[in-house]
Amino acid sequence: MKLGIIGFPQSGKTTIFNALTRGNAPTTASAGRIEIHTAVVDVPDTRVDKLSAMFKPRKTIYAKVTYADIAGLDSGSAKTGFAGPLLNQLAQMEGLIHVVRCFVDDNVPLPSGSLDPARDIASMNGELLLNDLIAVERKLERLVEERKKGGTDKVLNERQTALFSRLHEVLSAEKPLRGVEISAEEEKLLSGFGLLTRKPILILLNMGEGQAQPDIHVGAPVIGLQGKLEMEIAQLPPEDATMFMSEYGITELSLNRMISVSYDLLDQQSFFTVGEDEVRAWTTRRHATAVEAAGEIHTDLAHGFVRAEVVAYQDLIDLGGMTEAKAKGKLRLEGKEYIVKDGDIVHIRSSL
Ligand SMILES: Nc1nc2c(ncn2[C@@H]2O[C@H](COP(=O)(O)OP(=O)(O)O)[C@@H](O)[C@H]2O)c(=O)[nH]1
Ligand SMILES: [Mg+2]
Repeated sequence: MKLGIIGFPQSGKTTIFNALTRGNAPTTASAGRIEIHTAVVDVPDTRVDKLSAMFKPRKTIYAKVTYADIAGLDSGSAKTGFAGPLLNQLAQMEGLIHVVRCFVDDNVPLPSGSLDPARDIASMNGELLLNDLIAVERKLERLVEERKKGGTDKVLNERQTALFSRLHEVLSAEKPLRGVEISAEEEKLLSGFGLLTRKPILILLNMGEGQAQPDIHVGAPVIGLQGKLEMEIAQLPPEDATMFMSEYGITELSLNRMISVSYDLLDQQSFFTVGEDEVRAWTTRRHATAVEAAGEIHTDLAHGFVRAEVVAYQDLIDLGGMTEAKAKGKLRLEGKEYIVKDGDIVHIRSSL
């Protein structure tokens, strides 16, 4: 799972990135510069902890999320389409987190002159939309060129023209592409084409200490957190962090909540593999089939897929072990088309 943290300069992107990754990337103004920090973090999951306690494996491996702090998206930067390196980074992300400045601090400049979270949300959506519109228009121009020159695949050109014209219509009406139904066939035509308004987006309101969450309703999930405070807590040694949190009456760090919201945003779920050697969490899309889940582990397991042995997490925990689960008939044999559920413990039998 890869999430890009975007936002206007001085909104607190790097601060939030540090909070999420327990990092200490420098929080300095980087207006106008493309600057990217990336970190891979473990997805905290008490189920993994419990499975690990049950199997006492040599290795315990949590699912991973990659966060990228992507600076360089200023207002007006989409005028001619985003710069290549910036677009390249954004295109690789599965989802976007838009950090919106809500905190008041006279020492931190406001690039747009005033504090206005709703305006910033609309303006960022405008940047993403304009970038897509420019990209789609360029593609349509190239398709016209190709047709003039001839010699290229006519059928392919027609199919692409139909698809990109459809996208163009949506973008011209100032609507993001998120809502557009794209068939699997069309999806192939779009691969390698980093359309940003197709990506799920989460609005993250970065609030000052003790500030109430502004009432903002947009067509996207919204969460609020106190970026700077969370960053400071995330950077403390665990014992100190617990003390600090109880002092401030914080029961759960927003970074944990963020991760579960990210799973929802990207429609992802976890399944587990267990054994003496390793207890491990994997990520797959919700409603993935058993063979798709096998592919997350290894392509060979998908190719040589014979059967999946599956037990639900709660059954395994309630019954106390694999042998007990088997005896009670809770260990099922499932085929390729089985729909994997969140928390399934899966063992793939493969012929390869
Ligand atoms: N008072 C206050 N300052 C913050 C908060 N979040 C970030 N800042 C400060 O705002 C400045 C810009 O933050 P930074 O994370 O570098 O923003 P970026 O440009 O979006 O990456 C830094 O000086 C931060 O310390 C906050 O919640 N409250
Ligand atoms: Mg920054």
